[in-house]
Amino acid sequence: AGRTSLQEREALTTSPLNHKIISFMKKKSSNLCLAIDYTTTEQILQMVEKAGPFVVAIKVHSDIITDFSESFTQQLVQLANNLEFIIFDDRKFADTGNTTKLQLTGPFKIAEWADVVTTHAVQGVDSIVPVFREFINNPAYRLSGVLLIAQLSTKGSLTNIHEYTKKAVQIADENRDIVSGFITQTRISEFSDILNWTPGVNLDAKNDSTGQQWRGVEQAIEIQQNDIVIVGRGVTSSKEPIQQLKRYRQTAWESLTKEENEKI
Ligand code: UP6
Repeated sequence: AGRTSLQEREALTTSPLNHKIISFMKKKSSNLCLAIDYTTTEQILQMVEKAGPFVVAIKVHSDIITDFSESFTQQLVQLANNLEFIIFDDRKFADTGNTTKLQLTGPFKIAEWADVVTTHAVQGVDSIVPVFREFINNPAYRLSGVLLIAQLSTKGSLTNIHEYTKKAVQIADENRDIVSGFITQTRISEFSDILNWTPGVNLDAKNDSTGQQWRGVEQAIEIQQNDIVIVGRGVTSSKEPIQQLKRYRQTAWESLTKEENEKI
């Protein structure tokens, strides 16, 4: 199934998180998420301040930050509220439901400051859905949706094994109140209200030395029909990160809106 227009999807989606994301997309003319894989809070916050206006989401890995603190997450939340982006912790949960709960509340208190987190599907629906639903439906937590990992970008990924992605999609399709999106390489759900976020994007390189596979923006958005581009080192390892960020933003937005403009 192809993509429908943002307007249509905004009307269709029941997820408050997706409503927020789509409104940011339209307001900022951006379908870009920046993956900031820096390891100190100072580096991250400096980048967030500069990048925030151009993106709809900032993705971090809380468990790689060497000086992680509550003051960091408070500052991040403040920046997200002011600059209007979603805070995304790419925790990739994959354990029993009970352990996932402990990880969401543990030392990093992820559910308190992240708008959205990633989860694998490998542990099965009963270890995912009720656990996240409890947090998402509780207003004491900021967490308001999950992204289900349906396909990984890495070479030889086992998500390519027959039926895996299909089963993951089924979990999402049947629980659209909490699963607001996929992490995927190519558009996979019939339901156009679920946003397809895609990592493995780089305009200047094809791979790193540890299994990452990159492709360009047009491939990811026009051919593979994803919605949101997740870019990391293409921006963060560059000498001129904000210049690069603007380049990715423009290319990704043009790719997404091309079809809509052609229809008009
Ligand atoms: N990521 C992938 N591929 C996946 C899922 N997640 O690359 O299938 C994450 C990585 C990293 C970011 O953990 O934070 O997206 C990609 O960054 P890069 O562009 O620098 O490789």
